[in-house]
Amino acid sequence: RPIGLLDSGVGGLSVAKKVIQKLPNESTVFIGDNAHMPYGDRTREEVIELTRKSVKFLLSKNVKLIIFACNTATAAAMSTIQTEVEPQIIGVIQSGALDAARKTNNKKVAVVATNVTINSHAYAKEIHFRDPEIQVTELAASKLAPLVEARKDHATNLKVVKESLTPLKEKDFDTLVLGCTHYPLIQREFEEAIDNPNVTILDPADQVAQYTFNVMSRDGLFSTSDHQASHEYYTTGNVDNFDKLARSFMANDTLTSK
Ligand code: DGN
Repeated sequence: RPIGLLDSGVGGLSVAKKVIQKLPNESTVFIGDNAHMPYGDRTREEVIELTRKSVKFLLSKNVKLIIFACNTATAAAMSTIQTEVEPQIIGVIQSGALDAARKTNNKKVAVVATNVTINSHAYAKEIHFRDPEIQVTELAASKLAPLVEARKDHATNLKVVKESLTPLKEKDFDTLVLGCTHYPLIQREFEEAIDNPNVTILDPADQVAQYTFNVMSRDGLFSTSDHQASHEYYTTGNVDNFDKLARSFMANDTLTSK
């Protein structure tokens, strides 16, 4: 049985990539809800309803575990939907927060994410759960996920990232959490915009992959060693568009978008 992953669009591929690297023997099914992207400016109820549909689709693929490869869905819908389905759901925020709390030396963390994620304060809560003394600066950036989906050139991406991060200019954080799974796909632009070797730019996906490994080990969910791993990608939106984006991000010849 495969691992299921969902996102509002292509962003979750940044998580899929690291999960596949960590668990090369496992098959995956990915669903991007591009027809309803972006989730970041929707109401909580809308995000729950849309996420529920993607979960239903993944269940029809007989997945053994579901990863919400979307911070917005994790913040708005994970606790509700986990009570409705049997497979365990793994979100991205708990892992990102844990990693940030471990990595910061000056106990100052900045989080950039969508409106829904920032307004839920899920990162601040999870980081304070690990260490109440950490100062968390939260910044909503609604332009950045659609920017990734629009596949612009480097100069345009850099300009928009710089503008979006302006409110962080005078803050002295040493760890910046990429709190939307679209952002690691333009991590280079984040690095250039921050332009500070003392700041760690943190992609929660590394810790998500590790946590997924741990859960599967605990619950005996690994596939047998003779299993041939395969990876399927689905979108509710335009297949050609998704395919182009996915191919450039995954650099994976075995990709089949449906
Ligand atoms: N990739 C999603 C996230 O991590 O929050 C949401 C992007 C969006 O729909 N705006």
